[in-house]
Amino acid sequence: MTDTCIFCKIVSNDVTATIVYRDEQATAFRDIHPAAPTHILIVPNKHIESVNALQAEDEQLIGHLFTTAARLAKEEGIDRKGYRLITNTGIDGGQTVFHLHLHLIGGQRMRHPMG
Ligand code: DGP
Repeated sequence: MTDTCIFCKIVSNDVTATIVYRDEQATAFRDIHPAAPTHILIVPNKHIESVNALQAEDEQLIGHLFTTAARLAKEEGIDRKGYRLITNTGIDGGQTVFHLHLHLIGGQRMRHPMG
Protein backbone atom coordinates (compact mmCIF):
# COMPACT_ATOMS: atom_id res chain seq x y z
CA MET A 1 0.00 0.00 0.00
CA THR A 2 1.21 3.49 -0.81
CA ASP A 3 -0.28 6.57 0.82
CA THR A 4 -0.85 8.37 -2.46
CA CYS A 5 -2.20 5.60 -4.69
CA ILE A 6 -5.95 5.89 -5.33
CA PHE A 7 -6.28 2.17 -6.15
CA CYS A 8 -4.49 1.19 -2.92
CA LYS A 9 -7.05 3.35 -1.10
CA ILE A 10 -9.91 1.57 -2.88
CA VAL A 11 -8.38 -1.82 -1.97
CA SER A 12 -8.13 -0.76 1.69
CA ASN A 13 -11.66 0.77 1.69
CA ASP A 14 -10.31 4.25 2.42
CA VAL A 15 -11.89 5.45 -0.84
CA THR A 16 -15.33 4.31 -1.96
CA ALA A 17 -15.84 2.44 -5.22
CA THR A 18 -18.43 0.05 -6.57
CA ILE A 19 -16.64 -3.17 -5.69
CA VAL A 20 -17.82 -6.17 -7.70
CA TYR A 21 -15.31 -8.75 -6.49
CA ARG A 22 -12.66 -9.08 -3.83
CA ASP A 23 -10.40 -11.84 -2.53
CA GLU A 24 -7.02 -12.06 -0.83
CA GLN A 25 -5.12 -11.27 -4.02
CA ALA A 26 -7.29 -9.00 -6.14
CA THR A 27 -10.07 -6.42 -6.09
CA ALA A 28 -12.42 -5.50 -8.95
CA PHE A 29 -14.51 -2.35 -9.11
CA ARG A 30 -16.40 -0.31 -11.70
CA ASP A 31 -14.45 2.38 -13.53
CA ILE A 32 -15.46 5.89 -12.53
CA HIS A 33 -15.58 6.91 -16.23
CA PRO A 34 -17.04 3.88 -18.00
CA ALA A 35 -16.13 3.54 -21.68
CA ALA A 36 -18.82 0.89 -22.29
CA PRO A 37 -21.83 -0.66 -20.49
CA THR A 38 -19.41 -2.94 -18.62
CA HIS A 39 -16.15 -1.33 -17.54
CA ILE A 40 -14.50 -2.99 -14.57
CA LEU A 41 -10.97 -2.51 -13.25
CA ILE A 42 -9.24 -5.58 -11.82
CA VAL A 43 -6.26 -4.74 -9.63
CA PRO A 44 -3.79 -6.70 -7.50
CA ASN A 45 -4.26 -5.89 -3.81
CA LYS A 46 -0.53 -5.31 -3.47
CA HIS A 47 0.86 -2.19 -5.08
CA ILE A 48 2.59 -2.90 -8.41
CA GLU A 49 3.23 0.25 -10.40
CA SER A 50 2.85 -1.21 -13.88
CA VAL A 51 3.74 -4.19 -16.07
CA ASN A 52 7.29 -2.79 -16.03
CA ALA A 53 7.55 -3.50 -12.29
CA LEU A 54 6.47 -7.16 -12.48
CA GLN A 55 8.72 -9.78 -10.92
CA ALA A 56 8.84 -13.52 -11.62
CA GLU A 57 7.08 -14.07 -8.28
CA ASP A 58 4.04 -12.15 -9.64
CA GLU A 59 3.30 -14.64 -12.43
CA GLN A 60 0.63 -16.53 -10.46
CA LEU A 61 -0.98 -13.23 -9.44
CA ILE A 62 -1.18 -12.03 -13.05
CA GLY A 63 -2.82 -15.30 -14.05
CA HIS A 64 -5.29 -14.75 -11.21
CA LEU A 65 -6.20 -11.31 -12.59
CA PHE A 66 -7.06 -12.93 -15.93
CA THR A 67 -9.14 -15.76 -14.45
CA THR A 68 -10.94 -13.15 -12.34
CA ALA A 69 -11.62 -11.17 -15.52
CA ALA A 70 -13.05 -14.27 -17.21
CA ARG A 71 -15.34 -14.97 -14.24
CA LEU A 72 -16.55 -11.38 -14.09
CA ALA A 73 -17.18 -11.34 -17.86
CA LYS A 74 -19.43 -14.35 -17.37
CA GLU A 75 -21.22 -12.72 -14.44
CA GLU A 76 -21.74 -9.56 -16.51
CA GLY A 77 -23.15 -11.67 -19.36
CA ILE A 78 -20.56 -10.48 -21.89
CA ASP A 79 -18.46 -13.62 -22.21
CA ARG A 80 -20.26 -15.09 -25.23
CA LYS A 81 -20.28 -11.94 -27.36
CA GLY A 82 -16.81 -10.92 -26.24
CA TYR A 83 -14.98 -8.13 -24.56
CA ARG A 84 -11.65 -6.37 -24.40
CA LEU A 85 -8.95 -6.60 -21.72
CA ILE A 86 -6.52 -3.69 -21.66
CA THR A 87 -3.47 -2.93 -19.53
CA ASN A 88 -2.08 0.49 -20.30
CA THR A 89 1.59 0.83 -19.41
CA GLY A 90 3.46 4.10 -18.97
CA ILE A 91 2.78 7.50 -20.44
CA ASP A 92 2.80 6.44 -24.10
CA GLY A 93 0.57 3.49 -23.18
CA GLY A 94 -2.03 5.88 -21.76
CA GLN A 95 -1.60 4.81 -18.13
CA THR A 96 -2.96 7.44 -15.74
CA VAL A 97 -3.13 5.46 -12.48
CA PHE A 98 0.20 3.88 -11.62
CA HIS A 99 -1.14 0.76 -9.92
CA LEU A 100 -1.30 -2.14 -12.36
CA HIS A 101 -4.84 -2.88 -13.55
CA LEU A 102 -6.79 -4.75 -16.17
CA HIS A 103 -9.66 -2.92 -17.83
CA LEU A 104 -12.53 -5.34 -18.57
CA ILE A 105 -14.63 -3.56 -21.19
CA GLY A 106 -17.68 -4.94 -22.95
CA GLY A 107 -21.38 -4.83 -23.58
CA GLN A 108 -20.96 -3.18 -26.96
CA ARG A 109 -18.99 -3.79 -30.15
CA MET A 110 -15.51 -2.29 -29.81
CA ARG A 111 -14.88 0.23 -32.56
CA HIS A 112 -11.89 2.30 -31.57
CA PRO A 113 -8.56 1.26 -33.06
CA MET A 114 -5.80 -0.26 -31.00
CA GLY A 115 -3.30 2.53 -31.58
P1 DGP B 1 -5.48 4.02 -17.03
O1 DGP B 1 -5.64 5.23 -17.89
O2 DGP B 1 -5.29 2.73 -17.83
O3 DGP B 1 -4.42 4.21 -15.99
O4 DGP B 1 -6.88 3.83 -16.32
C1 DGP B 1 -7.21 4.39 -15.09
C2 DGP B 1 -8.70 4.27 -14.93
O5 DGP B 1 -9.00 4.45 -13.57
C3 DGP B 1 -9.50 5.31 -15.71
O6 DGP B 1 -10.33 4.65 -16.68
C4 DGP B 1 -10.36 6.00 -14.66
C5 DGP B 1 -10.25 5.09 -13.46
N1 DGP B 1 -10.23 5.79 -12.20
C6 DGP B 1 -9.37 6.78 -11.83
N2 DGP B 1 -9.65 7.17 -10.57
C7 DGP B 1 -10.68 6.38 -10.14
C8 DGP B 1 -11.38 6.31 -8.91
O7 DGP B 1 -11.15 7.03 -7.94
N3 DGP B 1 -12.39 5.38 -8.83
C9 DGP B 1 -12.69 4.54 -9.88
N4 DGP B 1 -13.70 3.68 -9.70
N5 DGP B 1 -12.03 4.59 -11.05
C10 DGP B 1 -11.04 5.50 -11.17
